[in-house]
Amino acid sequence: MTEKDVPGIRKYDAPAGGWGALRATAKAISDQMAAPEAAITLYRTNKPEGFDCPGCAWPDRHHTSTFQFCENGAKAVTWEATKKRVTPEFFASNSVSSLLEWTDYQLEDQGRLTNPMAYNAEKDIYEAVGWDEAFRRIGQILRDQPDPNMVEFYTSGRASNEAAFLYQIFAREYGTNNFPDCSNMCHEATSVGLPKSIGIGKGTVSLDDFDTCELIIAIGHNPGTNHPRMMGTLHEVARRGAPIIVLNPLRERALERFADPQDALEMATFGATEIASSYLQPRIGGDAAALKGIMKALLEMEAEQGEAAGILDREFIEGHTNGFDAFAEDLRATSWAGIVAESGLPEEELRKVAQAYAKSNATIVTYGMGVTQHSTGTRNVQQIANLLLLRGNFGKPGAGICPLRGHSNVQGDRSVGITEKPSAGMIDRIEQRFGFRAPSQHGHDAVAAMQAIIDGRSRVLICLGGNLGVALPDADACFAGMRRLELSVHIATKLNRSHLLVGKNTFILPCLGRTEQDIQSTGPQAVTVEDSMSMVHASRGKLKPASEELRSEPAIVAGMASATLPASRVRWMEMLADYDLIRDAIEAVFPEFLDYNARIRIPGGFRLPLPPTERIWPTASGKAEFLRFSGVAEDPRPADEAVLKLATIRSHDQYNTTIYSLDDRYRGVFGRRDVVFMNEEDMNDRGIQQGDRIRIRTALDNEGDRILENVIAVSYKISRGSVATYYPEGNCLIPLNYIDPTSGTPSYKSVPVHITLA
Ligand SMILES: Nc1nc2c(c(=O)[nH]1)N[C@H]1C(S)=C(S)[C@@H](COP(=O)(O)OP(=O)(O)OC[C@H]3O[C@@H](n4cnc5c(=O)[nH]c(N)nc54)[C@H](O)[C@@H]3O)O[C@H]1N2
Ligand SMILES: Nc1nc2c(c(=O)[nH]1)N[C@H]1C(S)=C(S)[C@@H](COP(=O)(O)OP(=O)(O)OC[C@H]3O[C@@H](n4cnc5c(=O)[nH]c(N)nc54)[C@H](O)[C@@H]3O)O[C@H]1N2
Ligand SMILES: [Mo]
Repeated sequence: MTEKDVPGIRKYDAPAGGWGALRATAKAISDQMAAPEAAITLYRTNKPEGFDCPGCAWPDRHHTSTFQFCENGAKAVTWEATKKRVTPEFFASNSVSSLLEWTDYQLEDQGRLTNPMAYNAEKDIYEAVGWDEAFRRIGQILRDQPDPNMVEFYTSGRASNEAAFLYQIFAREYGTNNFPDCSNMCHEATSVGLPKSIGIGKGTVSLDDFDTCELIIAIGHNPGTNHPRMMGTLHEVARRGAPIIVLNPLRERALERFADPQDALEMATFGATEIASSYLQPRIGGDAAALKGIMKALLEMEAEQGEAAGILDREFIEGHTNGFDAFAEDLRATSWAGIVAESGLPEEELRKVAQAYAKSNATIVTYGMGVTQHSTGTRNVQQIANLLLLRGNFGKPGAGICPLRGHSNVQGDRSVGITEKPSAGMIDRIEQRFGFRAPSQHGHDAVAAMQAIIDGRSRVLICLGGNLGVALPDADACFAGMRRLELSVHIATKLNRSHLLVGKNTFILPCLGRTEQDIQSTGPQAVTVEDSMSMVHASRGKLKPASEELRSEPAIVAGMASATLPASRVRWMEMLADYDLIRDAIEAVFPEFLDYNARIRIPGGFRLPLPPTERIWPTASGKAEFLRFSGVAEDPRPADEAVLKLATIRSHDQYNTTIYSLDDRYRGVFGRRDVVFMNEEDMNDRGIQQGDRIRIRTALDNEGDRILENVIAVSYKISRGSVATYYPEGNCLIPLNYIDPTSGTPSYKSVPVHITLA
């Protein structure tokens, strides 16, 4: 195949990180902020007296380091602390219909929202509205609903513990458990799958474990882009010679080579460190098969070498687990031919991973959306737990499971009650504390909520952050559904497309961001967040708010609640005046937050209890469970050989639905997002050359008319039969009900498609 010169597509040979990252950071700052302010803001990020970085949920060691360099953290902070503003004058001169013509990038790039706005349908514009008036009108419509279960309370994972707690108390006193949240599109497979395996739905490692681990297996995540602060950790691990085995259908530069901007020598010499010791490229959706292959090889090694060789940790299996025999039986019955065909990896490679694994006395498996966003996401996660159980890699230093969480407080929101399936204990303790009985009937998750909206079964959507209409699959159906709402309310920092999908009554309520001072009647307030290693710590905004009209998220929730529930048993305004009182209430409802207010005053905060780290298993049986994955196929596999598997992924310059720029530097894409990454042989088979316009059509039954056009093919190091394009552009290809039935997570990473020349 001859390489065509395609605008914006060129090889990027540099390592990830390094000078490219420094340049990108400088550009983010100069584009969005006034310089002196920018430096101070960044300096305050992730310091004990500063604010928590809104970029991702990767922890910081002791929270005492001076500014930890991270390009994407800098982008997230500068994007929020921008000097640009979206004012009532902006809305007066741009109708909602005209704004819908703008790209997602243009919308967010207008800057911070400054005033509460209400949609005027006659004029098709948003008009400024007073806070009290907005609360009054929202409260009236909520009270007029025939059934509280016709209202959806969405949470995006940036909300603080304090905001999320008040929000769930409001919704439950109002009378529903409809809590769609971003976690439903993200790590739900972890939240649902791990409790069955080890008794809790969270990761078990701490940062210190990375100092002593002897092996990391990294599956389906792209830390150079999505968790850049993790790169410092991986860099250290690679430097001390511990192997890092990567399973990812795409070659991701940061997992190949990384230059740590904190490393003066590496920067000065243009050096870099090899990150992956081996890089396996399974087919998209081939992880369960690959994991079964690794585990099968281990069993075979043990059979050959005898139990005394210590290939499996027999003592641990005996003392701490259930279900091993049936599980092992299934592995023995699974054929290598099936494993190789589904995983797309040679038997030899999988055996090598098993050998490395058997050698390591302490292994960490890290994983992300490449594992969870599949029809079998929950079972995939459980296979990772099985792998770790085989060698007792829980409850010992340097070992454990490490799901890479998304939003900076997505885990915390769950810990303080954002769940559509409340436990009986939580309901009882809410009653003891607040004197009302919360509903126990299960509510809607994200997909179920949108389906209810589309069907007209739900008529109100309140959004604590996020961009739900764009984040979910099937944009057309979601957009149409949102336009039929009787009321939608968006608590937000920046304008996005969901705000423009206006219903009968639509409000935008602008809130403070993490970086900004939050002053209530008793003085400045701190909020708290939980990182992906279950560390809870305080975050204090330092900047002057983007507008005097902004209110904190807790203030907005308390305002809506007071206006909706005149006879409320909750002392909203008292708690709002002093967030310590909110934390006292959290502690009363969630006993693991014992001594909450005292412990967040210690720099670095505290860790929530994680029983499996002490080999205590809060499962039904009291033991960790080996859970079988029968067969090897992750997703429904169409008989048609020509079908490819499509993953929708993030570019380097985006934060979920927020697009910072059109570049995806490490993958060699500049100034455009209309690309589809393809394996060269798959291109040849179809007579497609780099730069050719192609057409993607979903290959699911009755889904023939889901088409993405106006995209070009880019030849990429991606496994055979696998293709990838960007999220959210690819969402139109995915049916809303194409989900993991166990967790409800959309299968964003494995859509069967046909690709042809346009
Ligand atoms: N800068 C930045 N940071 C972010 C975000 C952001 O958008 N931008 N988003 C935040 C959020 S909410 C989340 S959830 C995380 C997401 O962080 P990640 O989990 O890293 O997210 P993705 O980019 O969606 O996909 C990750 C990887 O999955 C691989 N993959 C696709 N299909 C498969 C498969 O079948 N098997 C395997 N093994 N791999 C596969 C892709 O090649 C890609 O490298 O990041 C958080 N941090
Ligand atoms: N095809 C495909 N679709 C996906 C994914 C995928 O990999 N592929 N990933 C899924 C995943 S993992 C996730 S988590 C979801 C993300 O779904 P969401 O969390 O709903 O989306 P975001 O794009 O993160 O939301 C961005 C908006 O949040 C608001 N915001 C930012 N900061 C704050 C704040 O401090 N407070 C408030 N109140 N608002 C704020 C801004 O208005 C901004 O426009 O998308 C999912 N969708
Ligand atoms: Mo996420």
